[in-house]
Amino acid sequence: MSIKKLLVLPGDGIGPEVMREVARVAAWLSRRRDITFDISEDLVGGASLAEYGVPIREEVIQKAREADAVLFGSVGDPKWAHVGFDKRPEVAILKLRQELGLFANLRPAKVFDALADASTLKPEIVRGLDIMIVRETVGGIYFGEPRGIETLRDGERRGINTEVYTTREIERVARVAFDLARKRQNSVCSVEKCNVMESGLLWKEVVTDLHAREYADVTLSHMLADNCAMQLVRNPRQFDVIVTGNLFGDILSDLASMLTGSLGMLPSATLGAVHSDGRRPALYEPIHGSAPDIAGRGIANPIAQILSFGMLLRYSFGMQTEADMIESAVSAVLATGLRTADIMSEGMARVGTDVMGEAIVRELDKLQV
Ligand code: NAD
Ligand code: IPM
Ligand code: K
Ligand code: MN
Repeated sequence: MSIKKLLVLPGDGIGPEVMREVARVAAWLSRRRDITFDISEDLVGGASLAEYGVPIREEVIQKAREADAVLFGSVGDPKWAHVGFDKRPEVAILKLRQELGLFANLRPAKVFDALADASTLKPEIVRGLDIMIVRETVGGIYFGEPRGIETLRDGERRGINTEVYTTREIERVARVAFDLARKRQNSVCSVEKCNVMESGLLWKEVVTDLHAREYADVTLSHMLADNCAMQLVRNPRQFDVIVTGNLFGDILSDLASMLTGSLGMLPSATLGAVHSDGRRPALYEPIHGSAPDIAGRGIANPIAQILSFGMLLRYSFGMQTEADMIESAVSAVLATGLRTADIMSEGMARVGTDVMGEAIVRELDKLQV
């Protein structure tokens, strides 16, 4: 039996609400499968600001480094809108990505059969959709220097952010995308705006060179980011793997989530480089945020958080069977017609966060042979 060290960071808003449903799933796995989780939990985001005056403590970053994997919820709370930039709740996730070198954020947009008609797009456009967005997460305009707000001599102010990508940063994330494509439909679409940005031009060059050198067997295409947003709505099934920078990846993945029915459905894995001892830092989280507009009402969809835990089992713990079971259980529950408010449609049964979590565990029970 293996014991895995798991750091759980629920965060703010609906973060703790949906994390409670993961706890149910983890408890079920410990009971029924040969797995023991050594779970440690801590505060991040607004919850940490309230308790410790910082969005994340150094101690928590150290715990994240030592864990076999990190399961993250969501951070952000309008209550802290007035604090300085370095003290916002969101710093927690940005810092974890940076400090652990988590550069490749895998955001799979997959349509469950039962939800083909939950999308705001026509079912025939999204049915069977399975795309993987690989978003770079430690570079680009999120972290480029110079940055800040300056006051000019005449009193006018200006806000500055800088898009920067180095060849090494581009190459390592492209490598992740090509490797993933080889296990999927063998096709990568690289997305930038090389028509207006030098960083985009370099991005395209580096991806093209790497492809020619090492991945000529994979089909590679290039697309401008604005066109990509349009193509994702026009004909999303043309894509297999999309690889793109930090900001475009953030926006395109929220867009892609609606193809699957809801932002509450999309999980993610953020991976770092494999260390010399074979360990690979990794953090798992839904792509959605703390959803202050619905927090505290017990109606959030826990599926993105539960599927993120499934990705954790698959990518960090090598538990393919258990990861498959979680996906099957989610699929089965959706087939029975249970729906949280965000994926509700006519004729279906509307349930809250906890009933959805319980139903997923019940389906796991049925799958267990
Ligand atoms: P959001 O993702 O929190 O919510 C956007 C919309 O989607 C809201 O209407 C919300 O109710 C809905 N939604 C999101 N998750 C849902 C779920 N599981 N079930 C049902 N509905 C769901 O984005 P926002 O409102 O722009 O941001 C709120 C806060 O979250 C901000 O502080 C933002 O910075 C933060 N945020 C954090 C993360 C993260 O922790 N990685 C990600 C995105 C946003
Ligand atoms: C995400 C979020 C974060 C991002 C914010 C909260 C810093 O939107 O994880 O998608 O922009 O990366
Ligand atoms: K999140
Ligand atoms: Mn986002």
